[in-house]
Amino acid sequence: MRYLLFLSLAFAINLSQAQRITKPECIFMLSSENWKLRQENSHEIFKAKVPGCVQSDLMANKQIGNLILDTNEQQFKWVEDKNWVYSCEFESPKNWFKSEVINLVFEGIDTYSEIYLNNKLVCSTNNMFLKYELEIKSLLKVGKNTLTVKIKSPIATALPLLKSTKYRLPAGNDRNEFQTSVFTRKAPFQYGWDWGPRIVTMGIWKPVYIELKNFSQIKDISVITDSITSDYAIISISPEYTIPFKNDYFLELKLEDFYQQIPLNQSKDLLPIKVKIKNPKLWYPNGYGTQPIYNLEITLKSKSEILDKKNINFGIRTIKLIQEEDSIGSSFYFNVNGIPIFIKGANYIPQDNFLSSVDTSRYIRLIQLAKDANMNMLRVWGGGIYESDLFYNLCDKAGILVWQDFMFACSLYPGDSLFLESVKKEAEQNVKRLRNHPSLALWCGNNEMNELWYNWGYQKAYGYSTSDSIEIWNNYLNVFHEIIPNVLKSYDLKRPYIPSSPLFGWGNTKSMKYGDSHYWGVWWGKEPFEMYATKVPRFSSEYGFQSLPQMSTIQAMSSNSIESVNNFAIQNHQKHSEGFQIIKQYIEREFTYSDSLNELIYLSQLTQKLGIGMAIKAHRLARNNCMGTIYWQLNDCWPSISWSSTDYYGNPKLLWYETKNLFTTFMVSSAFENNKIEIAVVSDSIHQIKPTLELKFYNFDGTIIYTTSEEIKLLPLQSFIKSAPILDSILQNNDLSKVFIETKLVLDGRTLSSELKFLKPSKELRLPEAKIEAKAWQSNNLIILDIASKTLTKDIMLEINSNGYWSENGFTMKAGEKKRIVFTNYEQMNENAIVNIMHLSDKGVKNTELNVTKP
Ligand code: BMA
Repeated sequence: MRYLLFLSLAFAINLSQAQRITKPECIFMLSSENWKLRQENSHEIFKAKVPGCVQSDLMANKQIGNLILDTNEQQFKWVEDKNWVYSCEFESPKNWFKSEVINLVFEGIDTYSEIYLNNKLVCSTNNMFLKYELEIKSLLKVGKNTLTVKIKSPIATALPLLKSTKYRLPAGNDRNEFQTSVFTRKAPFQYGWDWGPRIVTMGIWKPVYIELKNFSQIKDISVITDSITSDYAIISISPEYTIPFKNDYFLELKLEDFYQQIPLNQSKDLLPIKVKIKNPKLWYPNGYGTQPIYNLEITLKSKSEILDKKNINFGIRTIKLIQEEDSIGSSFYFNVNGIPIFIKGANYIPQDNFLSSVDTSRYIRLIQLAKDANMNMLRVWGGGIYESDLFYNLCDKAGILVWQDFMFACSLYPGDSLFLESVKKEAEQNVKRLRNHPSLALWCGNNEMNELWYNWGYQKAYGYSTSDSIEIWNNYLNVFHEIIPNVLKSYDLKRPYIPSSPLFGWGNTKSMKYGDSHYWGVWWGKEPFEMYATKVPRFSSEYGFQSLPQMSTIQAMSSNSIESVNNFAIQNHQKHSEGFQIIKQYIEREFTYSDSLNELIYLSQLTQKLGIGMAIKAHRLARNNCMGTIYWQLNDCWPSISWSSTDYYGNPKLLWYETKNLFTTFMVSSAFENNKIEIAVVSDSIHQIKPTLELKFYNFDGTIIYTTSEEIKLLPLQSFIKSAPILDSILQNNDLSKVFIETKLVLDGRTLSSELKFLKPSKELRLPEAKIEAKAWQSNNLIILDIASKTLTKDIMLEINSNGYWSENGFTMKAGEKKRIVFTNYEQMNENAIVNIMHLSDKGVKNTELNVTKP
């Protein structure tokens, strides 16, 4: 239905008869028609949903079990090996035929299909990332029409390609005997990943509709900010259109108070039209300013007759990726409107294995979570999909820059002409679709393919001959150094492009000096979290640590109750072969390990928060040398044990609450090393401020051993370290397992940033027996929780058997402190809502269950 919003116009005329259709609508959705599905060569017919996929239709028709439960993904894997047939009937009224052009539009087909209209083949498809616009006027009948889409097994279709390739192409995440994924232009993660199931979907995954059009059309428009001065901005508008060879056509441009008519004489593209906008309202990333959106309206006319009309939203801003040689190696940072931006964000993966099931509210919720965590960038990672228009619109509004990978990840791909032709079309279509979004910051060719080639040992392991190696690498160069850059040269020249992320693999010392880096020494390399402080790259585009999601999400993994981590269903939702052991190893370094499921959720989330927090602090402190921190990964595609900071149902883990604190414009943090305290202060503001830096040294019983405060000068875009020498003697005279330090940055009575620092690992602290009092009650879709702590209570985690988020979570309370915390529910409140309060106490993890009082 959302397409109906775009209509407005299009009075179709028949060129020969010059007869006009009076009905202004030109798009007729076929998604709502009665679609049917059957397996090829079977007569059993099921009701189907379009957009959707075979697997979700079979689930809805109870032909297969719910694929996100237990090990069902394995049991029902056979679906991917079969061919399937979708069909629907629709009526086409007589007046449609007065239109000059009638298109059948598939916004996305997953993936290999044959499309038949009234039993005539219209088109074969082979790329999930392409939109297909099919001219069908000659095949369409007045009255009843039958549309049939035969979807072929992606595995069986690609198998001959694999078999005829003389060498094996690596696809380490493809969980199948024959790794066909690289031969098919389809979302790589569906074949299995180290955080997701193998569900190789098939179907019509995006809207399908009939579109009535005039021959004369505005095909596309690009709007670019050329330059900005203090008084005006120059905007370059390039329309692409088709008209017959006549002289009386013109374009009408409206943008704020700018209006222009431009005569067109040929069916050729115009040179860019330059528009000067006085006192432009500039678009800034989140945290640096507002996000004003301008609207450009272009109308194609002949005399006074409107033939086509398009509206484009855009923002005025310049963006550059600065990669310049310097004393360390070479820089990697984004400059927006002349400001060097420190990037704070996360890697984004598709929100669901059933892509069409992600509705508007889930998109809104997730982008809001990113904004609320003070992020200014998401990386749309190359193993997923080019996201929906809605995703980028929301990022435009929220000021979330988008680092956009092309969809190639952790594999090597073929280089035959059909494949390359398909890749080229995919790049052209998606570049043109996305280029007007002010949020779009960077195009990146692929994820970790360059690193794979040089560091992952495949050349030897797969026994490539010299000529194989040359051929494979040439295929790589062809796509990422020729085809994609050439597409960008034609359609999006101004936006930065890098061929691969990262520039160097983390085993190479150059990865800390040049370009962007995926530092996986922590987790994959099992190095301690402390390494984050020394391994600070120029721009950290990936690093991460796993944790378990909340209990209700874990229970959603199985049809039976999950009591322990040894349960087969939870084991199947941990896709990293050593995942649980690695989590355990890191927990043990800081806490006392427990394998009670409840405690493991808590301890793993605390450990993840601790580790990633240490990385963020180190990256921000190194501002100017390091200019970005994007952790792995923002979200999940199913209930999972993964590196995510928010789970499949949108529930933030403790890491999300931590990033919310650490991604603020100003940050204060203290470090304790070699018996010395150092305080780091960071500003991402373009303004100078003079805040007060407060420091308090506490005993666990609440007494303040030492306190100091001073006004400091914080220059714009600055980070520095202050040592606190006076503390040295105090440190020597106190039991470090019973004290902590509080640092605060305060401006005009407002706390800009604060931190509590303990001087020993949690397991070595001599915590008091915690005494907290809490009560919780429901008010509409909120839960209000009042909590008071008589003693120091360290690392409180609030968990609830509902989906939503807390105003605060993962905090420590000082003796005598009181708080009111609010939980916002995404949906209906659970009838029997119970709040689980977990924290550390003298004897380890303590757990209190609290009933929520009904209104
Ligand atoms: C990164 C990603 C993913 C992967 C993650 C965790 O390198 O690019 O391929 O899921 O590591 O292993």
